Amino acid sequence: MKKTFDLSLYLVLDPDLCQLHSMVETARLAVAGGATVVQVRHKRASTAERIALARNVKEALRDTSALIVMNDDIDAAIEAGVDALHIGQRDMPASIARARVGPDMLLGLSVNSESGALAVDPALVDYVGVGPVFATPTKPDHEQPIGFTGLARIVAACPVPAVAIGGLKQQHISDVWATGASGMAVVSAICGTPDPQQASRELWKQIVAARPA
Ligand code: TZP
Ligand code: MG
Repeated sequence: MKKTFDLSLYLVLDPDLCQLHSMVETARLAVAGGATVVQVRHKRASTAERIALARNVKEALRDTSALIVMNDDIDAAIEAGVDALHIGQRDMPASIARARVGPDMLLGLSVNSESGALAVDPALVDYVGVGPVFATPTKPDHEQPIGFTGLARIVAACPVPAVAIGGLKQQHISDVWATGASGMAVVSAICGTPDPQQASRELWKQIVAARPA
């Protein structure tokens, strides 16, 4: 069975920004502070390294309800037994990913346009990541920023829940929820801070106040 999920505070781990704490420790601290999803995203690692990392994250989060997501790497997702796989538009068609991961793993897809959102098949894809809302140094090859207006348009066109990403900080929380998005995804707002638990707690407090009941 697919795991129930809450996209409210979605942490994407980044090996370059997790300096003071390891990626695993950052995940643990962030979830203790309120993060609901943790994505393992390590572009330079091998599949074997991603599997080991995901297993360690799973172990660190085993007593929590946090969703664990693998970015891009289907083999690592399956082998580590994570809750979800996240793919980009250029990685592979959602139909291929769904056929490989089977019916029980959640599938996330990055979307950057209204046409991309309209093309999402809810029978294959469980949620979308939409962005970048703002330009961000965390992903130098990002697509054209969409702003909150673009985000609202894409969220409205999308048949599945959407999590916003790209340059999002504490001060953007109410704008994100006003677009109808179901959550915000951050890298630097948590990984790049000296205290990921405190950073998550601050974000979480405002998210609870901003999101619809
Ligand atoms: N996809 C679109 S923007 C982005 C990803 C992975 C990076 C977002 O990082 P930050 O530090 O939260 O701006
Ligand atoms: Mg990708």
